[in-house]
Amino acid sequence: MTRFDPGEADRRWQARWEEQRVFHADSNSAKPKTFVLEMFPYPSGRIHMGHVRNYTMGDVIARYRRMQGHEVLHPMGWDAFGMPAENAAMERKVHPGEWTWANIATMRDQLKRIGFAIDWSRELATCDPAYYGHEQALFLDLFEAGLVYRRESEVNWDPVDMTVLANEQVIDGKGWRSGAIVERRKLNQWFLKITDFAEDLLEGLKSLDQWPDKVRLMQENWIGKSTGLQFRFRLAQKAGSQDEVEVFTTRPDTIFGASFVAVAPDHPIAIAAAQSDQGAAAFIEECKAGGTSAAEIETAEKKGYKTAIEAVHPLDPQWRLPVYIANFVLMDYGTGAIFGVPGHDQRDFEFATKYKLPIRRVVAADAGFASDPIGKEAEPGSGVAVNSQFLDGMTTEKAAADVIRRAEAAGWGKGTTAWRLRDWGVSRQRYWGTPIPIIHCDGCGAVPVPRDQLPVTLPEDVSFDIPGNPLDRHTSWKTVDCPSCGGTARRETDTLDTFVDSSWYFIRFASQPADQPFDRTEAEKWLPVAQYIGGVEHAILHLLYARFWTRALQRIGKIGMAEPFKGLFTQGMVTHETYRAGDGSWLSPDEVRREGDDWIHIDSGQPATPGRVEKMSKSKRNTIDPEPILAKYGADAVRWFMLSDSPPERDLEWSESGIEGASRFVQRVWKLVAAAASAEGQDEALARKLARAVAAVGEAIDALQFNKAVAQLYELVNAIEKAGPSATRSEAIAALVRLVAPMAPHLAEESWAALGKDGLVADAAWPEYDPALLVDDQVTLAIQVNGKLRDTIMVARGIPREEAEVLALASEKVQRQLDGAAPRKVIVVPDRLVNIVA
Ligand code: ANZ
Ligand code: ZN
Repeated sequence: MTRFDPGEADRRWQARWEEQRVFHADSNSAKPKTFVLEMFPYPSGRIHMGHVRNYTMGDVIARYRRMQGHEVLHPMGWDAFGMPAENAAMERKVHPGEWTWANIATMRDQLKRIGFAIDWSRELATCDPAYYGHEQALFLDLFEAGLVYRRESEVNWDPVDMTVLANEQVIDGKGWRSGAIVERRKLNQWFLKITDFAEDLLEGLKSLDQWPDKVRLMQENWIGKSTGLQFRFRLAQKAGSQDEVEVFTTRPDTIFGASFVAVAPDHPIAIAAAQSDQGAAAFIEECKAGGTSAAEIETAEKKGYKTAIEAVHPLDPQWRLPVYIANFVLMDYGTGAIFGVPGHDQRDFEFATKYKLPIRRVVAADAGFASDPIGKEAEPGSGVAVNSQFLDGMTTEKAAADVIRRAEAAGWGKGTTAWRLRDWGVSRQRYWGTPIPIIHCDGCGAVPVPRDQLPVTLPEDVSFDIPGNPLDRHTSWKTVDCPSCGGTARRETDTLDTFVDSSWYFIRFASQPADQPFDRTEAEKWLPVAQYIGGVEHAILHLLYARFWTRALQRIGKIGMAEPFKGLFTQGMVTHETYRAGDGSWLSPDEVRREGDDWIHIDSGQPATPGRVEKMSKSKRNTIDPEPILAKYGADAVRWFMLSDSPPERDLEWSESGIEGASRFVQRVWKLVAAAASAEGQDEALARKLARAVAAVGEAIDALQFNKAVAQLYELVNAIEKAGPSATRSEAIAALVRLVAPMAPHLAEESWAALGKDGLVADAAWPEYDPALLVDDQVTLAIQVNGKLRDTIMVARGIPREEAEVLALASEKVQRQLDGAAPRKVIVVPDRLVNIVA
């Protein structure tokens, strides 16, 4: 009997699927529609294992839903604008477009080799004018709806290269190429009014019950709704023309614990102080150094400058507080000014310690602790107010409400809400992005490019020999007639943040007419995306921007929904052991060889040191290129392994033994099929096992527990292998082929044909089962980890020990307990329990 030859079979079936347009998504189909989407890749060069894992998961769902009778949209495209293409241009002297399109060609071929059920007719690339032209039209729609505006905002400025840097080009506060200390500079930039939707974006999270809780929480924190009090301190001395400073606090209950007032370096009071105070001016200058990213500002040392101004406490006119300029106060949050309570806020505590300001307790667990000093750090929690006059004894909540009530009654403040969410700055001073379709005219201001002149395409003849944005120096591209007055005007040379490109690509996938961004009726047939899958690194920005963009389109009547992604799944990473040579440099897995318990660096013959298991990355050199693995084992083994070894939300450690095991499984299925012979008679026990497997595999895929589906299939194959010839056995083999089809589609097609079935297994119906067969013959196995009950599973009475062990190890709860560690021992008490010793 012949072995299954994946190399030849894979290509044959892939060609067949493509010829017959099997995965073409028909928007006019009467079937129920399902849109399955994985986050589209950045065309960095080659497909990596993370892509393979991500797209395999989506593919299983897409194929499974098709077999259930759905019309499935499962598209693929390229998030093709961005910095790496410009870096390649600078380093290798190739045009960013040439580099990007070459990468797309390579990666498309690689993806096709894996046999994904993709409707390639809908492929798109964001760097294609046929895509970004529509994006420009949408930008102008939002502009006309008042959701786009321009204002001054800070950028990272490299004073040596004389160029704006992206956040990722600022390393430890220095320019990545020049090494110069980065400065903050103000430039006019374009913003999208995402803050208009803050409340709605927050509220909408509640409806997303098919999203991971952690992602919803991250979005909630990012939006950051804070309720509190905004109030004014009278100034004892005027600062310029100002005699008040307005602050925002979430803790009005701590108002008697105030030790100082602080304003942001760019606050009008700071600027006024600098007029007459050299020290203040110098301090403000100093604050301008360093990057603009939140992380840079958070981690910088807290510093301040004491001005000559004093603020008067609103509840005690005798009480004066010094006014500082402080680097940790942000101009664009709240009011850009605070009052500091060192006893109950850690930043204020550090600040007060440094500048020897009083640290008072105004909150305690109860009144009995009122005179306890504050220890080594601030106590930010709640309790009851102490040392706070009329507030004493009130809970934190009551005291806060009381202060707000008094402030409102006396007119010195009012209860308000502050949001951490900022408007979205979309201007990038870079070439490789969507040109912002605006023309600047000295007479008319910012004028939209007329619709019939879209797309505004990027000029091809650009050079990256000197730093900066080539669009800025491209005079012939830049100079245009003003669409409004006809006078000489300039094109906007900023391009859009690439997050704009990915904020609506899913709509374009659903509907792609040539003459408009999408057709509403068609798009709504597919949207929202039933299942979106991607990395947790996109949990905040990408998903928030896409949610915003959908809402913005809803507001202007272009689409009838607010939430683009109904289901969201964030998959774990693919990891591998790391290795180092004697000199500490990283070695790749194919530069080392195992000898017993030791590792040897093949070239030098010297010992190598294995290190931690980490996410595959170029910098640690622990990547495994999927291509040779695909060539050696075939697509199905790779897909099978990607699904089998870990729960999908957890990391998957790449191992040679894992892929070999997957490859053996493929051959086992093929062997069953190839040796299948027709026979008579029923096999009651096998029929029950089959029914159980059909039910369980479906449930597992529905719940995105692919490793459980795989474990069930192992069990089913064992059962079929052991069963004698019968009609039931033939039926079981035919069902098995359909059950493995979403995971191992090439093997399944080959098997389906070998069994003499008509048509493609991709088009076959998902097997059904008789629920009556599930009732009997089941036992509950207790699953313990180190003797503690962690899970229970229903299994067939009398299942072999090895199968019980496999099923127990597939339990998500067990995996969580093991946390990546291999079990030391597994004890099975048949039909009763499995105890895993970790
Ligand atoms: C007094 C106070 C006492 C504060 C206390 C906290 C604890 P969230 O929850 O993030 O909204 N703050 C206000 N505006 C600021 C700005 N522009 N830059 C830096 N810090 C600012 O934080 C609100 C708190 O952060 C406010 O409440 C204020 O400090 C500070 F025991 O006021 B608090
Ligand atoms: Zn004009």
